[in-house]
Amino acid sequence: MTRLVENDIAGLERELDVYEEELLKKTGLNLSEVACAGGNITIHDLRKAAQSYRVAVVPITSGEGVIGGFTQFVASIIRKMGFQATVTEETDVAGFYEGVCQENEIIFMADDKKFIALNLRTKKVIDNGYGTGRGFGAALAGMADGLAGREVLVIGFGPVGSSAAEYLLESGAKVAVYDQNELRMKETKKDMKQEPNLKQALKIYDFLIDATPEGEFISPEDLTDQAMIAAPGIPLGLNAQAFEKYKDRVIHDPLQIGVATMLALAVG
Ligand code: PYL
Repeated sequence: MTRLVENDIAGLERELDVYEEELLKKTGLNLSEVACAGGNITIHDLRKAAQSYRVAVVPITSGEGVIGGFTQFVASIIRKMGFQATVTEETDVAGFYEGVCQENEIIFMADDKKFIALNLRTKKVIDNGYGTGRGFGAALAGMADGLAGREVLVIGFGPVGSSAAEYLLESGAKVAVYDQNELRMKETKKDMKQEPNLKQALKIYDFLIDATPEGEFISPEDLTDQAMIAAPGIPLGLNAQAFEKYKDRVIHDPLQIGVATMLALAVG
C-alpha cells in the first residue's frame, strides 16, 4: 500500500464539490451513489443511516505519525455523504475513547498498515482496500453505463484489485486479471481469466482497473482508443501523455471513493 503524504491531500477538501461534479459527469453518479453501488445499499438506506449514526475520525500517531489534513479530509468526505462527522481532539486510544464517549457509533482510524471503519452498533469492520476496490469497480460500471457481459482487465490483484474483481463478477462482468506476482495470480478465482502478458492485454481490453502501486507504466499507445480506466492505485499508472489523452475517461483519487464506500459498507 502506498502511504499518502500531506501533498496528496492538500486543497482537496476545498475542491470536493468540483471533484463530485467531475465524477458525476464521467459516471452519471455522485459520490454517495458510487458508494451505495459499491456497498450494495440503497440511497434511501444511506440517508436513513445518516440520521441514525454519528461518525468520529481518530488521528493515529503510531509509525510514521499523522498525515497533515488526512483525518480532516476523511471527515469532510463523510459529511459530503450527509453524515455528522468530527475529528477527535485527542489521538490514538484517548481519541477512540473520546469518540465513543461522545456517542459516535462509527469510528474511522488509520495507522500505517490498516485504515478501517468500525461500526460499534453492528460490530462490522470495513477495510479501506476492500471499500476502495468495490467503489472504483462501481465507478467504472457507471462510466461504462453497465459492465454486465463485458470484459474488464484488473491490473494488480492485491486487496484493492481483488475486491474490485469481486464487485465486477457480482455485476456480471467477465473479469481478467494481470499481476506481476505469480503467487497472487494463483489466488485468482476460477471464473477469472489470467492474462500472462500486460502489454498484450492492454491492447485488447477497453475497461481497466489500475490497482497497482506502480506509477506511469502505461503510455497512450498501450491502450485501445475506447479505453476507460478506474485507477484506485496510487500513484496513477498512466503516464502524463496517457492521462492527457484519456483524462475524461479516467477516475483517480487518493481517498474520496474509498472512504465513501467504506461508510456505505459500514452502515449497510
Ligand atoms: C488510506 C491511505 C490510502 C493509501 N494509502 C493509505 C495511507 O496513506 N495510509 C496511512 C494513513 C496514516 C494516517 C495517519 C493519521 O493521520 O491518522 N496515521
